Amino acid sequence: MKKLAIHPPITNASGPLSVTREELEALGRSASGAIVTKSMTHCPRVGNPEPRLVPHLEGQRGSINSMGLNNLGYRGYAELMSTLKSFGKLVIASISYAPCEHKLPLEEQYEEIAQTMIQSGADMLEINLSTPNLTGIPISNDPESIRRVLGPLCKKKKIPIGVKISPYNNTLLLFEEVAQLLMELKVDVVTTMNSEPNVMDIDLKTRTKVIKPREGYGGYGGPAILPIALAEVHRFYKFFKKYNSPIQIWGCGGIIQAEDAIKHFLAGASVVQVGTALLWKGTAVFAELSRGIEQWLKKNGHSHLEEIVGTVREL
Ligand code: RRO
Repeated sequence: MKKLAIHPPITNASGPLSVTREELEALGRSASGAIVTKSMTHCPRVGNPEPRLVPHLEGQRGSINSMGLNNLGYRGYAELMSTLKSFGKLVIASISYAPCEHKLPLEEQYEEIAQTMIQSGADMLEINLSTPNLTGIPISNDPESIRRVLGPLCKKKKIPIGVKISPYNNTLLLFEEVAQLLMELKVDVVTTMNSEPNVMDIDLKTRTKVIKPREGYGGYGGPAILPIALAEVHRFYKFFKKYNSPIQIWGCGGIIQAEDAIKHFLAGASVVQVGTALLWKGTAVFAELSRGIEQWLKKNGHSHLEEIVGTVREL
């Protein structure tokens, strides 16, 4: 499979600002290297009750969300595909699972959505195995379910397949098992990480939880998760390097300014994604980060990003 070229090497993270036609077109007009849709499900979903997103937690600590997979449904995104492709950048279809009235099993939902996206012209699939806001454990924490979903998709792969996963910082044996499995299945990209799951914040004035769904528990994004994401990126980078695997790592988590992206590249990411920074700064964030990355590379004597990927030094 041809290696994906993303220029600049920055995209939006699938999320609250990649749901509607207007939001996706704004990404198309921006300097983002690709358009990544909100994770789409078999049936359209309104998502969880509000308030379900706090973009700015007190003290710039980040964002918390429990959107609950609000999305147009895969047919809605299939209809938008030709418009999105007209912006001349890669269109990445993020795909997720949620129970719906059709009662299709997990792997059949993924399969049907994936085939439709490929036929509609998507350039890549990002299989989201890690939504933190459904009940039960994320698929990426269960190797058997990972195989069930990815096995059929990878077997007849027509376009690159990425997987979006949860952090494994407290489950290192599971990490090894999953990394091995992703190599065996020959995915093309691992995007790590999804938001840090199951966190909570409290509004001191009202003494209430800051979001309503799932008793106030949601996914955490923003500056505080940068060290978690860097560790995830680096762990995968070292593992794949050890086995000579060509899987690319896309870093996601805690990137607000260019220096944060540079840290992701040093840890081993070859592309980065931004979620909370997009909520904070709007689509101008892509041009800002892209300029900042170029300037950092130049100032430090590099002509290509590849020169720094994975080059973090041990003490
Ligand atoms: O929609 C969501 O609540 C959501 C998803 Br699908 C995801 O993958 N990550 C996240 O933080 N929220």
